[in-house]
Amino acid sequence: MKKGWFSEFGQLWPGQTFSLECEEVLFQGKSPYQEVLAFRSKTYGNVLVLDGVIQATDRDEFAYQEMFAHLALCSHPDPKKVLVIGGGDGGILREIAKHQCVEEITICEIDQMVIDTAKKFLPEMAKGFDDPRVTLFMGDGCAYLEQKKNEYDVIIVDSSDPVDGGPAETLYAAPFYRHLKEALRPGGLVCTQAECQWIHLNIIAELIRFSRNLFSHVEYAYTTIPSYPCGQIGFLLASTGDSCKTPKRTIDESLNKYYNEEIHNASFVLPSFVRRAIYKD
Ligand code: AAT
Repeated sequence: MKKGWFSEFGQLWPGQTFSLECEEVLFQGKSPYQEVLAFRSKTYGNVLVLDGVIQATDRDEFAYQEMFAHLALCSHPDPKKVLVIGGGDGGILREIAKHQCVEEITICEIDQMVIDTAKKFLPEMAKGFDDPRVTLFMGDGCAYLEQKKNEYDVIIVDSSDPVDGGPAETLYAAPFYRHLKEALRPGGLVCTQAECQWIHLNIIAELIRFSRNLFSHVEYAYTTIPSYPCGQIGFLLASTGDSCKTPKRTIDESLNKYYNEEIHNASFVLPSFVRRAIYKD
C-alpha cells in the first residue's frame, strides 16, 4: 500500500478498494467488539473506521445521515417514539432531532469506544447526543429489540456491514426482522442500512425476500456518497402501513444539505437490472 494512504479492503467488496490520503492518525484502539481508528485525511476531514471499514467522513456524512433519517421519518405521518440501533457517531440522532414532532429518541449502540471517539474527533456528528430527547442504551441491538413489543413508530438500523464474525452479523438475519416488526406500533416502519446495488444484490434480495412476509411494503432507496464502496449505499424501508416512496410530511429544507422532497421520490427509482434482481418481478 502507498505510504501515507488508508485503503479500505473488505470481505464484502473483493477486488476493489477506496483510498484516502492520511495526514495524521488521531486514535487507534481495540474494543471488545472491533478495531477503532480515527484519522485526519487530506481532503475528507476526519474519518472514522471500524475493522478497516470507513463509517463516516466529515466531508460526505450528511449524504448518508440526512437520507437515512429523513427518508424514514418523513415516510411516517406523525413519528413520536424513534429507536436507532447502531449509529454510535451520533449523526443520525442529529438529523432525527430536526423533527419537532418526535418526543423520544432511544439509541442502542454496542460499542462505547465508537461513541467516545466520535465525541472527540467527529463533534459535528456526536452533537446529536446532546438533544434532551435522546436516551442511550449500551448493548447489542438484536438482544435489545427482543424485549420490545409495540413500542416505536420508526426504527432506524444504522449498522455496520454483515461481515462474518463481526458485531452486525445478527442485524441482517430473518429473526432480527421479526423482532423489528414486533417492536413497531401500528403503522410503524423500519429503515435499515441495506448496502450497495453494484456489489450486494444478493444481500439486498435476501433482506427483501424475508421482509416481504412480515411487512406490507418493502422498498429499496439509495443515496450517493463518495466514501462508501462504489460511491453509493442503500436503505431498506419496510412499513406496516403505507408505501414510503412519497413523503407524508415535509421538513424545513433549509436545514439540510442533501435531503429534499424531490430526492426522496427519486431515491426509490432503480435501474432495471437492480429492480429485477431484488424484487424478482
Ligand atoms: N453513521 C455511521 C455509520 C455506520 S455506524 C455503524 C454502528 O453500528 C457502529 O457504531 C457499530 O459499533 C454499531 N453496531 C454494530 N453492530 C451492532 C449491534 N449488534 N448492536 C448495536 N450496534 C451495533 C454504518 C456504516 C456503514 C458502512 C458501509 N460500508
